[in-house]
Amino acid sequence: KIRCKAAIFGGSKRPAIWFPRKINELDHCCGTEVDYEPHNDSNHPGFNDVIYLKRRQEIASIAFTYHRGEEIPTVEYSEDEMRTWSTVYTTLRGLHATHACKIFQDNFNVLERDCGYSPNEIPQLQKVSTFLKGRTGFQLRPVAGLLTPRDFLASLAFKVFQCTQYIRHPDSPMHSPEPDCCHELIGHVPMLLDAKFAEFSQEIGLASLAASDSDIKKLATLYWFTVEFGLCKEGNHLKAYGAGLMSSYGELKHALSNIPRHLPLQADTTCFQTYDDADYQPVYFVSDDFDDALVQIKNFSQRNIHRNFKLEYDHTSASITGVY
Ligand code: HBI
Ligand code: FE
Repeated sequence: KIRCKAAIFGGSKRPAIWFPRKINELDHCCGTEVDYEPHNDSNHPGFNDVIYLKRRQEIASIAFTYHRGEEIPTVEYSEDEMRTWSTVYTTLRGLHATHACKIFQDNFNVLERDCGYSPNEIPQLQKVSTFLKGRTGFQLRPVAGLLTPRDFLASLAFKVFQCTQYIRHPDSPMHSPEPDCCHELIGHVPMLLDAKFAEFSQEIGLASLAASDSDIKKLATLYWFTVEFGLCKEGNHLKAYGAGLMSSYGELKHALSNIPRHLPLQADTTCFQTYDDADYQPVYFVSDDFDDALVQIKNFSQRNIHRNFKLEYDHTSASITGVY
């Protein structure tokens, strides 16, 4: 695994934890270490489908040679891949109308109006990235699959969202055991167009830099129950905003039904909640709004993440200017 030797921090007593200090150093956090491989999971719908696995790998490997700042290569999707996209898009879009929060729906409409989102074509990452950057400063970069929480969260600190480009298996359009372009583009991108939510995402990322393994686990849990599976209140109604819900028809229905428990988001306790990433969640956490969620993550970070230097982020240069 490539690691930049120039950027090692840490006290003399504790082992140094490497973290990216500049946005370009994210090239060391992308694609070299993935946490999941479909050929190792017999529950993956493409587990035995050699042609699917080969195609998935062909697209995923773009991430291995990509460097920050380059144009993200265009993928020529096949007719079959487009058909999968179309099925997922149309089915989920129908359910979003009743289950998704207003911010999500408004931003999805914006993507359809101004960024070419439609059931007929899989949007190219470069186009979406440029659009997103102009709105909230977030950018996309290609990634080969599910990354380790540390690498994934580090990129959020620099407002970079790591996106898979391959698409789920056609036999299972309503669910994917790993992130795919439907999950990223339909689930994540609409919320990243919201300034408060973008700031919230970046804040989790900043908290993760140089954090201990046990703190990374807590932050990954908070990420899981907010960005992936979060619910919010709209008047008297519960609505969803988490990307894992927006890209899974079955779980979106389940989440808002009376089967699971709904608890208020409390960073200090939510961070200890266990979860199973291969099943529907038995519990979901509800935020009043993103102002509250942002305050919570900031307080959590201040109280829980201890570093032997003061971490600061400079927006202009997209770099960490720690005092240490
Ligand atoms: N990797 N590519 C990718 N996409 C994600 O959404 C993602 C990830 N790695 C970890 C992760 N999400 C989270 O569930 C937390 O562990 C941070
Ligand atoms: Fe995700």
